[in-house]
Amino acid sequence: MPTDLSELLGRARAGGRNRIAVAAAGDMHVLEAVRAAAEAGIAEAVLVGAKDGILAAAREIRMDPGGWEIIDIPDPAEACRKAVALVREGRAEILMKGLVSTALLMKAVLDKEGGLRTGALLSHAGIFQSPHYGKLFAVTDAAMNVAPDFEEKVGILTNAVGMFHRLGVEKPKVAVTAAVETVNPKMEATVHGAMLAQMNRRGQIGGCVVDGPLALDNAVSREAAAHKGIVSEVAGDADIILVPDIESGNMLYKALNFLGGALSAGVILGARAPIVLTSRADSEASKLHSIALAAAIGGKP
Ligand code: COD
Repeated sequence: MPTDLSELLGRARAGGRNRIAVAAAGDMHVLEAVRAAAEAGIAEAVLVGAKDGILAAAREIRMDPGGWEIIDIPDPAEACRKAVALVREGRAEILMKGLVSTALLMKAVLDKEGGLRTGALLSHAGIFQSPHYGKLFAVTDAAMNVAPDFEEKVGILTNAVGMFHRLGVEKPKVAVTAAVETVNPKMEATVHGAMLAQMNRRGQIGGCVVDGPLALDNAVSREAAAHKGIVSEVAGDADIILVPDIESGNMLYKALNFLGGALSAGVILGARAPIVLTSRADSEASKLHSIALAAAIGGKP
């Protein structure tokens, strides 16, 4: 497992050059990210969208569009379908969102005929490098599944564990978080945590060690766990923090980035190819690391 997000660049490079299909690429932040990825030697991009918008955005960032393949499709929904089709046809290994809503891109991804479904749940995972934690860790799902039910949490967990396997961690430690570390039937997240942990103990969920429910402090701090008398392989040393829902996850994600001095990378898992959804608020480094993460885990077969 890399210990630093910048190591993802090396992993991505070692896997060979990847092609990114960018849906609605007329956005200077997205173009900056794909240019950085190309300069770092990890990916090239096919830019799908309104050609005049793409050229205008390229001019804004002084990017020479000469070396890039541009597919001129002004309608955003159609551009999403085309970018998805490029991945389906094997002409790109990563899908990336440009200047289009997540919902519109996901509609194309989830399309029963032309989309990128695999039968697995699609979920988001973010990887963080925090100055207060000794290793990279993931938060999931902070961006896709709004209020996951129990089965969906199994899917979210399975996707994140698969990502860690691809990053070289054989048995990642999963903390299923809630507000408290004891089961309270009135708090669904605590019940889900106990159920997931028991399924793991009984071998129904493999390839990882799961404990739950754990409050966030018990998940990431050995002292906090010891204080509560929690004896657990996961407590204080979690690789994956499974959050109760999109609200708690998104707030944890943003608290880490904006208040906690963390760096992050994020990707959607569970589709035929990794999907990069960067937002304007993401730093340049975070966008590049997200592309690197996608290339390192999924990218080229
Ligand atoms: N994985 C696999 N299939 C799915 C998933 C999923 N996560 N979600 C929906 N589907 C399938 C359904 O089974 C169904 O067949 C079809 O897709 C449509 O399902 P709906 O109608 O429930 O899906 P939508 O279009 O209403 O919602 C999908 C979104 C991804 C748009 C939705 O989950 C969403 O809005 N998520 C939050 C995105 C967001 O705003 N993130 C903010 C931070 S970036």
